[in-house]
Amino acid sequence: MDALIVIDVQNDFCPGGALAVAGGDEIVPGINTLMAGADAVVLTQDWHPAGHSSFASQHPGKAPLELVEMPYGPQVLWPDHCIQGSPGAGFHPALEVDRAELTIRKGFRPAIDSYSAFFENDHATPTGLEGYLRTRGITRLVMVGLATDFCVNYSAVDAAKLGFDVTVRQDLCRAIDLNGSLAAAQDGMAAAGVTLA
Ligand code: VGL
Ligand code: ZN
Repeated sequence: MDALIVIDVQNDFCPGGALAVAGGDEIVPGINTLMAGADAVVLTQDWHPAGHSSFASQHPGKAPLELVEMPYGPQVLWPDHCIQGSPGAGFHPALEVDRAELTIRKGFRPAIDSYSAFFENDHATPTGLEGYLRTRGITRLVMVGLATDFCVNYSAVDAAKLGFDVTVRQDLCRAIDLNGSLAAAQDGMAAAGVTLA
């Protein structure tokens, strides 16, 4: 069975949002079409408490998009975004969320960021999505959403490492592309065995 994994199609990642990804809203109609034909649909939702450690506002002297060293490794600092319960954390209003059977929220622990739908950025703390997919008998995943080079990339690589057959539909993703991060993500996904469609 196949599942469509829709990554972080949230207001803060769309034009006008706190961490807007260029063209982020353009992918919504195509995602709705794919959802209508999918065996299973899972959404992910970036879901940070106020004052999350990935926010530049919590690091005196640091600006958004600067890098810091966290106990779990390097971390890009972001503008405050996707704060739990805020309008920016909501899904894009045109996304047909009622078609989804599960929403995985991530990034809710104050001290650690979570790009991947499977593991937090320590690459060890699970979100529970692997167990959900396996117990439903799902082996093939199609991934779409935001942003190609961060949350889609981390999710796709983790899924491939876990043994899922993963395809990323790049036409239904948009990237932040910070210092070559999109090309690096494409290389990393391909090396992990992800199909880039
Ligand atoms: C994301 C940066 C910070 C993403 C989430 O969804 O790609 N990027 N939080
Ligand atoms: Zn985030």
